[in-house]
Amino acid sequence: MRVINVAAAQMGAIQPDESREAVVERMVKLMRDADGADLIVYPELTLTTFFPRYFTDQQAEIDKWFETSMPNTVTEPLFAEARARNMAMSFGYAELTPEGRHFNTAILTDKVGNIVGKYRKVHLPGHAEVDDERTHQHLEKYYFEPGDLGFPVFRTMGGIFGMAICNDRRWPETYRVMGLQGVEMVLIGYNTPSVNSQRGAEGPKKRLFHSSLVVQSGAYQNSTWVVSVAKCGVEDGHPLIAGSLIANPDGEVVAVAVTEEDEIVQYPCDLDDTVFGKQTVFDFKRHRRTEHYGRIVSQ
Ligand code: CDT
Repeated sequence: MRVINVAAAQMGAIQPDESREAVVERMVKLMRDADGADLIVYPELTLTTFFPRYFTDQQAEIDKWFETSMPNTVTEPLFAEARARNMAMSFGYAELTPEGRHFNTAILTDKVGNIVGKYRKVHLPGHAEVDDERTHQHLEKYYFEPGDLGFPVFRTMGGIFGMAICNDRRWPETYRVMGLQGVEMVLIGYNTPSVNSQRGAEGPKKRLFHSSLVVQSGAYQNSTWVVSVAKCGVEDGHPLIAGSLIANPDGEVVAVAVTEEDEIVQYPCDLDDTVFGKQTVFDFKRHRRTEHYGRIVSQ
């Protein structure tokens, strides 16, 4: 058995004027609630409101949402708490590099607070210019560059871990690229509006269904654990779905959030449960027929 006790740390709404310090306090409280966890996983862009819903062309205004280093003064208490609790963690934030590049990023630390993995969101949804036809803006293509690190996996805590961010979870390629590297647990944070800005009838029920559907499929089809963590609730009048969950390598939901607030969803995940699927129906080396898959990368 290789059990990783995982806490999916769902976060309720973060309002635009909520300070990073206040958010970190909430994250630390969740860490305390997740007593005994080996790994705690927070959502996409954990430290701020989901700012891609706003437009500004003022670079200084844009950059105030971004972190230029990690850890930094504001997040150091979080790293200290994690170290004290011997807890690994993963969270998302907006990254501004020394070269002035902007990414939607997630990191993974080991249990002593060292950053052992970094991922930059590849599938950026939404649009690059203000679109008044929509009920709300989703300007990720304006604020971020597509990630440049691919879908790496990281060997830590006796297992193989990968990360993805929000819209990435809807793409089978995301999981498969990590599956081909033997991934045993995929950590995903998200901010998903409860309504489709271009399709009024698509409300929270369908959006929650799609969110679970893709995560459960990704888990099953790659025989991996998936930890899927929401930032949810109503931010500045904009509702985001909750539904944080942990899916096992059979694609079954083993734990799920019941609120739209800060909440811990915890489960002891045995990484050895990934072995059977990887050696049988999803033994990629034996069963894949790559000669027929060319279109996936050529179109
Ligand atoms: N944050 C993020 O990627 N959200 C998207 C919303 C898609 S609508 C533009 C998601 O896939 O949940």
